[in-house]
Amino acid sequence: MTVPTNRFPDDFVWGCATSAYQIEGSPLADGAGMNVWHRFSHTRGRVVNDENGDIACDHYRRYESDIELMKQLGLQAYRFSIAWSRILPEGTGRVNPAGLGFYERLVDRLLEKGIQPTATLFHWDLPVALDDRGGWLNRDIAGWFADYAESVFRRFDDRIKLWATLNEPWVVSDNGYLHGTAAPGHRSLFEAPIATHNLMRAHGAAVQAYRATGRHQIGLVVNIEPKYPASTSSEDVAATRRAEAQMNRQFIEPAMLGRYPEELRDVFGEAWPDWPASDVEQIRQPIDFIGLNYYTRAVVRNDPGAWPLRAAPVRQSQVAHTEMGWEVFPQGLTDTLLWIKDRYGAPPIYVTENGAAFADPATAAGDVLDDPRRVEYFRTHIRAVHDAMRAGVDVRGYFAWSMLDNFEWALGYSKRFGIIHVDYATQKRTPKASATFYSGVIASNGAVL
Ligand code: NCW
Ligand code: CA
Repeated sequence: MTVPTNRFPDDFVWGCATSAYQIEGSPLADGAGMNVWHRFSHTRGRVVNDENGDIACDHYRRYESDIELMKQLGLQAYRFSIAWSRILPEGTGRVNPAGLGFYERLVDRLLEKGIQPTATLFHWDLPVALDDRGGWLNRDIAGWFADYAESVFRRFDDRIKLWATLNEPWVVSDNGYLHGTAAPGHRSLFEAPIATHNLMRAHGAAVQAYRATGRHQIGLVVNIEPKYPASTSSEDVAATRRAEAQMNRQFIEPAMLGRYPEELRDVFGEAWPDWPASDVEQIRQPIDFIGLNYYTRAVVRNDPGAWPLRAAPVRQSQVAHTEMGWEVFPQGLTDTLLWIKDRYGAPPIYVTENGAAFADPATAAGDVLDDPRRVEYFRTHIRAVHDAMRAGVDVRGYFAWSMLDNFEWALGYSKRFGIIHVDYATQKRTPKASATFYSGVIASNGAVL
């Protein structure tokens, strides 16, 4: 494949990404069951300002006008997630037709507008009925997830041609079960490895179900944050390896190579079990693509006090950071794409998320909000994708995170990732300059970068 010097291949796919709990609102509407982020955010002290997704962007009710906005931007694809608890209110068993109905209307409207729907089956909103049965700690969840996946595949595979099983399983295991900063809010060295393993078993089981019932493409979405040692000391280099194994290889490695990184034993100690070989075999199912979520890098030093990694990030001075405190480092995206190619057998890759939270100015110039730092972030990162493609990486598409400002999990509404501003008091949408910029990128296939 030759990639033109000044633009992207004609069949490259440009889109935006969102997730169900972060934008939909109406989490209990039309017979939906409760999900763990609803319960977590309604527990005092868990989310900044005790905010929650009860309304969010009200996309559940405004999806038609939101799709109209997507159309105006010229989006070719839209990556959303399906809320498990809308489809199966108890997590297993009874299917809720009204839940399927919402995604059916969404998908059909996208197709009518010429926008390719791509769906993620799990973006962190586990049904509470399943959490009450142990959630990701219960071995049975692999089968529960595969059954849920199968009912969705059967209904939508004729119209959805690109599927993802899990979004960022690292966040679920690490924030949800190790550190307790995400739902379900557990803090346990022993639980996190079990959650990891069952997430990956569920991924494998869903891919198997897809091969039996689906006819298109399915993959896994991972967040990768390349790790660079703060010094050449052996301590810093070893700490970097631990951090890199724990965040970047804990999930992709079993999926692609059928083994967990050895460093996880060093990170988790006796809490990291020897998993049955048959489990790991089941996790390694051939997949059609890797979805990469890339935001930043980390420079890492040894830190004996940092539990449990014994590694800590070193903040870089004199360089730009986003509102998340994340360093702006586009080279890391090129490096990561090349790393996936070299380490995991050159799979097709979609950049399933990339973007930046910045505080927007209070006033609008005209009817577009000026967000020059976000424009610059997209410009440099999309160039970084192009650089990797010129170096031979098979990147098939790029999804900006996010279409709309939305509920940023434990950080509530305080962080704005959207290329479209949302006024939460009125639900008014206002495009930012980054939306106009991204439209131009799409229309010119990258020639305006
Ligand atoms: S990892 C992460 N993000 C953002 C989120 O909006 C999206 O759903 C994810 O796929 C953007 O991309 C990913 N956010 C995690 C932030 C963790 C904040 C922890 C706060 C602790 C108090
Ligand atoms: Ca295209």
